[in-house]
Amino acid sequence: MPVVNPNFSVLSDDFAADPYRYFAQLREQAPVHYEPAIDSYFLSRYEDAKRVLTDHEAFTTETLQVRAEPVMRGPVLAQMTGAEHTAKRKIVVRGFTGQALRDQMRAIHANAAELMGPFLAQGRVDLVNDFGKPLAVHVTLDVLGLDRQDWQQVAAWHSGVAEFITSMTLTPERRRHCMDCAEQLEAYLLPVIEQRRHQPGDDLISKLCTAEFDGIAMSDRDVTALIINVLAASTEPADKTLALLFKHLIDHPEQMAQVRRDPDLLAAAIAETLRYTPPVQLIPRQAGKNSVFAGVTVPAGATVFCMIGAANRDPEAFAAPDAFDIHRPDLGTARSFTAAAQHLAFGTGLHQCVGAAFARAEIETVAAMLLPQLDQVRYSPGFRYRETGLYTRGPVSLSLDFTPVH
Ligand code: 2IO
Repeated sequence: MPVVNPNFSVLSDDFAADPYRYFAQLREQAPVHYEPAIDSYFLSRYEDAKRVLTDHEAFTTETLQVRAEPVMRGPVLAQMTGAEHTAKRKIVVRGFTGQALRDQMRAIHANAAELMGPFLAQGRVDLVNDFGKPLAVHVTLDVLGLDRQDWQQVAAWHSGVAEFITSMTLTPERRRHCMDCAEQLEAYLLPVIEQRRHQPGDDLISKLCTAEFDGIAMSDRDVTALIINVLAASTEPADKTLALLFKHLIDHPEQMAQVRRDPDLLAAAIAETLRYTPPVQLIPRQAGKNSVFAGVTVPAGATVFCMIGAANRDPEAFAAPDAFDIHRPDLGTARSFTAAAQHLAFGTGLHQCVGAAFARAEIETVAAMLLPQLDQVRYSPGFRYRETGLYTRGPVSLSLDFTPVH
């Protein structure tokens, strides 16, 4: 019994190989799991995770000062509070809705078609490495108004930034590498910011450069941090969500057939993918005061991780939680990409993901394009499925065979 074992650790190789097999035991026997090596508490029950994310008085986002700010080169949205948070959040939301969103969807479709093109005649594609990862970066660059030619460079910098945010432990060497990536990314962005201040376009960077907060424009530092914030948040989970959606549909052929017949079911399939296997598995907070969960006191000042994967499979919140079912009545599909979402894949509360509607539109657009192209889609012979990541988690690769298109 791994969890009863006092040596159980969420930092162990066993847990990393398949965290899902530990979630029930954690929720039942160690709902407040303390990890001494990183002096942090891990909450696995839905009710507790929801409480932490919605009780903004008792739990702050201050921990992002050490986890994100160094590589973001300034404060991210989730760190902000009060009027500043409301105003800056609104600026970012505006960059992702209405006409901006409609333009982005056209660009997403074009990017996806271009990237998949070469693979159609071959009848084989690695949906993560050949398609999803480059697509996620291309799309983000389009949204920001950055040059698509630079995508490999930006992808490499992004990896360093993401590694910093999502690592539980970093060696001094890795830390240096991540900081180098962040500093180079910042140096790449500064002249762009300068240019957009003088000649703004329709892109998100221009909107950040020209928007005013309290009658004054944001500083270069504030704009840089919001750009890197959007870059990380729109890139890191995208390829994972797309690959997980296809994996679950391949593993459930009857649901795949239903989605193929009725693409309106895609929204439910995406929402259920996010509940079943959230690409962001952990959301950190800092306790502002002593708080009791399931009889255990989490002391003021402590770092708390909400375990989103475990919470989304809590039988107290979802019936038959370990079943992938796009028709589940407790999913609330229509609300799944809004503040009223049942699942916690986008977090919840004041800091709930600003990009949720964008994420849905992106994955839906791409999946609706791919499903008819990938006829008879199945795992390639000999393919071995493997996931990686503790903080963000997704397939290492997803090699698929399908009927070649000539
Ligand atoms: C960027 C894990 C990439 C966010 C983060 C420091 C803040 C925030 C998230 C997501 C995805 C990241 N946290 N997006 O979990 O902006």
